[in-house]
Amino acid sequence: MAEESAREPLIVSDEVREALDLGRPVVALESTIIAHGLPRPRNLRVAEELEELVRAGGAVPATVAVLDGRPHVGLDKARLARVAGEDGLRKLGSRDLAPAVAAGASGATTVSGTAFLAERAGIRVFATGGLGGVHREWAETQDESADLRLLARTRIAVVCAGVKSVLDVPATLQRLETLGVGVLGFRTREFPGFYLTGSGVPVDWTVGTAAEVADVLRAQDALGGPPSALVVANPVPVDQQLDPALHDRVLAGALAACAREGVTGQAVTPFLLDHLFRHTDGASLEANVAAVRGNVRLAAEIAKAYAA
Ligand code: PSU
Ligand code: MN
Repeated sequence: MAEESAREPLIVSDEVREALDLGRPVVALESTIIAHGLPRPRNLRVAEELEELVRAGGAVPATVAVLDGRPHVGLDKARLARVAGEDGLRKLGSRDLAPAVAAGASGATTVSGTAFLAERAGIRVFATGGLGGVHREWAETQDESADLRLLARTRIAVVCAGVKSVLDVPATLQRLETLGVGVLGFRTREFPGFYLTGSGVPVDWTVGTAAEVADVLRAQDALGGPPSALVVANPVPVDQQLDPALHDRVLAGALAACAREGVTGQAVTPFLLDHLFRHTDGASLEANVAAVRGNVRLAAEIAKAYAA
């Protein structure tokens, strides 16, 4: 196993390989949202739907995960089902990839793990739900997602609905600025609030079409210099957002429960998401899925415009 991995560190599915070789549009999809961000069995249905949305948009989906120590870019149906249904899958950020490969372990990749592997495969566009970011209690815990630093040195466009409101949104945007990661509001002057259409925090650049995003990617390519990501911040439609009053109330409870139960590290995000799900009667899940669907559709359009 270890020898095999050393020979072929990245397993790119035939379909994804062919699309990349022909310069056709490909959209990378992360798997942590499937394995750890959405409840079973809905998670598998969503994972399959997201792949279908990418196809309907004229691009090839490339869901990323590590299975038995092999990093995969592009999963067949059986592997996607493993990611959604297998117990004990790890959550793999970029720093976890090498230990997982060496140990022959299986895990879902976060934004940082996915962006790392997708870029190595040659994929330019990636869709997710929300980025990791700076946590609210950063001053005590120093908890800032590795997503931000990885994006600071990875040439990929990440379409997201902002960051979860469980995080410190202004601090996260500040870190992105410090790290030199570009942020485009898609048809919005405000950074989206993930479950909510807006967060109240302004963004410096707004674009109105996928073609304009593709122009920015080409300009990045032409300017050269050290690679960095482009965050395309795409709000959930206002009629599909979580009720803002319910959101604020339940969020306060989730943060208090997290502190009370002493949850830390990688467990924080899944804990808060689960709390929100249970205390909104599943409405947070619907807003979450609506946001991801919109991101995946937009990512397919951007990948197409970029490939054209
Ligand atoms: N935001 C969500 N759902 C998620 C995540 C973020 O709405 O499942 C996942 C993403 O994979 C993201 C990761 O990359 O959480 C960040 O985790 P951490 O804070 O441990 O870096
Ligand atoms: Mn963290």
